[in-house]
Amino acid sequence: QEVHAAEMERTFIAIKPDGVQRGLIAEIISRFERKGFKLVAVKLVVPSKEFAQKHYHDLKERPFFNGLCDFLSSGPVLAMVWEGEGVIKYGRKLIGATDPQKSEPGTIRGDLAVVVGRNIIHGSDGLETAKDEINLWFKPEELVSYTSNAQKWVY
Ligand code: 3AN
Repeated sequence: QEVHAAEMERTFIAIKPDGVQRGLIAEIISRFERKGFKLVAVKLVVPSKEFAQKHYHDLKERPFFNGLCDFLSSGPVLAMVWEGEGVIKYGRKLIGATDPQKSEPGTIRGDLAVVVGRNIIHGSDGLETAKDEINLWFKPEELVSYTSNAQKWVY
């Protein structure tokens, strides 16, 4: 079965500064890779506070907004774009509930995090936010289009 990359769903996933500092990059990437999703962009960046405020603009009325933006801009973040059928919704499933006290074992937050303010990873929550976040974090030419051999066996 042929898979047309141009039609494939994409999501923005970021390993936050706590995940990077704790050495969880490989562990987290591995979970998305093993599932069968395809990495199409990746970079390590320290976002400015202004950039973090843009990323979290939906949350600007929340009491934790300022602390959240300080945290996201406090160190290196691994920004990624992952591609695959259902990757937005299933990516959220791999990540687990926002509050690691409520995320199931087997999920990234359930297995690897303890408190909501240090929940190690971000994933877009819908089609529109995925598009917006990919555009905010990446230039179009940073998204790599390629055929991986694995895709023939995943689909
Ligand atoms: P998710 O990251 O699961 O999509 P959102 O969009 O509700 O969850 O929240 C974005 C981020 O805001 C969370 N990843 C978390 O770091 C932070 N956050 C959410 N709720 C709280 C809270 N009550 N206290 C501190 N930080 C919070």
